[in-house]
Amino acid sequence: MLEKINNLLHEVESFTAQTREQVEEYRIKWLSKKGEISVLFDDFRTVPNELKKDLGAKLNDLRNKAQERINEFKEKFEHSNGDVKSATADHTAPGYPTIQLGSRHPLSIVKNEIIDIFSRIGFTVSDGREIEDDWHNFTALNTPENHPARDMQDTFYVSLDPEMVLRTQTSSVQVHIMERQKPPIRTISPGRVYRNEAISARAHCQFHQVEGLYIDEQVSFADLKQTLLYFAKEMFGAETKIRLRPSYFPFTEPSAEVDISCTLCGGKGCNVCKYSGWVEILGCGMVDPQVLDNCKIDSNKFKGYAFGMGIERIAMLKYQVKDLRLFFENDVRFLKQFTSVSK
Ligand code: 2U9
Repeated sequence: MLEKINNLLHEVESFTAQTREQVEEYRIKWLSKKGEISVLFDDFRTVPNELKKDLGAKLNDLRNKAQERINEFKEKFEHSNGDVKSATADHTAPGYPTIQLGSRHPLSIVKNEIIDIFSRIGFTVSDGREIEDDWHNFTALNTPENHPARDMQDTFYVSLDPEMVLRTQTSSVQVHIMERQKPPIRTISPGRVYRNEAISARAHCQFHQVEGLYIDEQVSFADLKQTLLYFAKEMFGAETKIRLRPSYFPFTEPSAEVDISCTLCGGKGCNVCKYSGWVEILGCGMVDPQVLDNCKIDSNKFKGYAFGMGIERIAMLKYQVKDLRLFFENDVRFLKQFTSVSK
């Protein structure tokens, strides 16, 4: 019996548990009614009287130590989340139950970065409604009924009401601003827009824009160019160049499309820039005086520049994403790749 007690004592003293289940397993093994220590107590009854004192003390000691050891580990697991490593008490570990941290959506990261860049040069951020009336989405922006530009952006109408649309551009937000605020106005409007387009790797029926507007007494095309060069360098790196190509938008005159030197090959030519060295990132122009007048801003006194970009397009370039649909599928395998980017 002495040998059995000593062997068990050794087992108790060297016992460690990795899980709650192991603690329970050993409690049953040693201390339950049919456990090894309880059995030894049963056997103790048959021990000769002269050995009882010594063996009894050893047996009691064994039972107390086993109970202490079990209690010690039970307590550890009570204050931990019960997994393997927490048995050795990492006090910096998150509480139980462990909550998995998510990550910001890449479109939010890029949107916040655009906001940061323009905030640093005095632009405010304006928000607006997604269901808009015809005036603010089209007519005030020099796109009256039957204007061919309305076909350029196939529109979702709300409840077959020809007056109400899901906004096709966030410049509608800026029409509201111009109607209620006197210049100088310097604001950007980030937000979701809708267009009735077939979904593909390069187009979606919903996407996100940032439109910018600056109106003051002396605003020139040179100001616009310098602002966009600043944006391109901040967003894509100090070595980035821009080039402007003439274009057409109903709300700006003159209008231009802006390319940046290819972020991948630096302008040498690759499959991202289709071997041209340049990739398009946004559209811009001087606000058409008619748009100012529509919003009761005196176009003889004030001038303005405006620009607009798709957030998905910027994010695709920045993160080398080849298919726009990935931004809308909420596949965690895609999204969790952005965990290390904090904005
Ligand atoms: C007001 C007047 C004019 C905003 C502008 C663009 C040019 C432009 C597109 C880029 C890609 C939209 O997401 S996209 O399809 N936008 O090219 N947007 S100028 O012009 C304004 C804004 C507000 C009052």
